[in-house]
Amino acid sequence: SENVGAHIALFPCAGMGHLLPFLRLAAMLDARGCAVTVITVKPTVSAAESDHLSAFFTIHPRITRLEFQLLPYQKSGLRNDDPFFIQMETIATSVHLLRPLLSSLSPPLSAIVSDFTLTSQVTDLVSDLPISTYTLMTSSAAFFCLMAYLPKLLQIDVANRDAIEIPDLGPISMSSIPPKMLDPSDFFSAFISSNVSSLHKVKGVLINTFNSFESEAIEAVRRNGVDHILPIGPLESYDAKKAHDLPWLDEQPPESVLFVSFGSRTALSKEQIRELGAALEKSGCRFLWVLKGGKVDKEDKEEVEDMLGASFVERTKKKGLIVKGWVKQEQILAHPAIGGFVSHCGWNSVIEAARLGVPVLAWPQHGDQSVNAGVVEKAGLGLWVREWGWGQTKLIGREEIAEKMIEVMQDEKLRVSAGEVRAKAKETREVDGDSEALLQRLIHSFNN
Ligand code: BUP
Repeated sequence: SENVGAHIALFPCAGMGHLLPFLRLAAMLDARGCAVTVITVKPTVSAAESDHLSAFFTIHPRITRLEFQLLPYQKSGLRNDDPFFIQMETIATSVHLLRPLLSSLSPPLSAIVSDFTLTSQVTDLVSDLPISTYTLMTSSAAFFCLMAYLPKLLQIDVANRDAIEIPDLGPISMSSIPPKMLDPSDFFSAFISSNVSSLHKVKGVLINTFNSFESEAIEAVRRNGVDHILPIGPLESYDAKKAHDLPWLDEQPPESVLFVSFGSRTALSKEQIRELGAALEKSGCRFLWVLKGGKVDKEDKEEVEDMLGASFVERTKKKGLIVKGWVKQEQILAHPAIGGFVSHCGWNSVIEAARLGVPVLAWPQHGDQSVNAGVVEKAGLGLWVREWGWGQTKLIGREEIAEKMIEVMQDEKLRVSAGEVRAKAKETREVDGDSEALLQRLIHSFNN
């Protein structure tokens, strides 16, 4: 491809859900002729992050890695007890260390694209340099709209409300708003507010979604004051050609396997794990289950047998495969044997299911996931049982879960509409598609 000459630095934040979209964008910019540098921090929280970074730079030798050492964490006045959020706070307080490193890059940088959570720090960092700043939003347009509305939301009394009305977006039920967001002394809330107030300083807000998937929410973001939103998704896989490593999957009939995963940083309670296991057995579905026992992978050492019992594993051996540790989720979702996806609705998982047309049973656990589940339902990509609420607040029984699992695997209408979502996702990435055309324009503007 034509080399347009611009040098772009990408600056991801903590956790796989934030890292992967940046690596995907990096590979896409590289393939479209940009010079790319990815800023990485030392140390990372999870082993998954450091493993993926090493593998990524090995297969993308043209992309430069700019590594910098973080300062030790300093406790602030904000409530923060999540290892990934602590890392976000640490990165934010270490950003100034980047200044000399950025100036030494050659050719000089045209632009820096940082994670939304770093917007205010990064715009300050380069405010006197001829470098344009962009933000990459790793969540849905719907959740972004809610975040952009937060300063107003914090001013109204929400105590007795069932829902709030965001202009042009429609009602969002209070039960979908993560409680931490409404507490200004919590890191989550404070960080959103401070970064939202810096959004006007960036040249554009890139977001991993696409017009036909979230048309109303994208429009609502524009009308609520962020008119420089740039939907350039779905971002593509950077190692699509790699195999999925699971020969078991190749032996299963088409669309027969339910894939179950709650993302890289959610462990269900021990009781809920047992109910989920019993539900899988009861449903009679074939399944591939990625099981997690702890938030951070380095500390998640328990074996499958210890978590579910050896007899469960033995009984379900013919029907299902339970995996501990990292799997290649995109390759799995792309496999013809997969017929449904029980998902926590982390945004990357949602957008991957959309790109690959896999029907979703949405079971949000925290953060943006309930709002994302609403997107899944509205777009015709899946089912969402609102009554299940947030994960961990109540135990959902095996019968209920099994019933919904069967429904998501057997609902023909859903399968058709999920296929339509896939077709639209493919279209938007073609040469004249909305997202691809926008990305091309963006690459040209990096030079100006
Ligand atoms: Br677990 C797991 N393999 O085994 P989300 C995840 N992934 O490829 P999260 C794998 O990690 P946040 C695994 O495909 C997706 O791209 C998955 O991001 C991949 O959820 C990503 O779905 C996970 O956004 O992050 O990890 O909870 O909380 O930031 O949304």
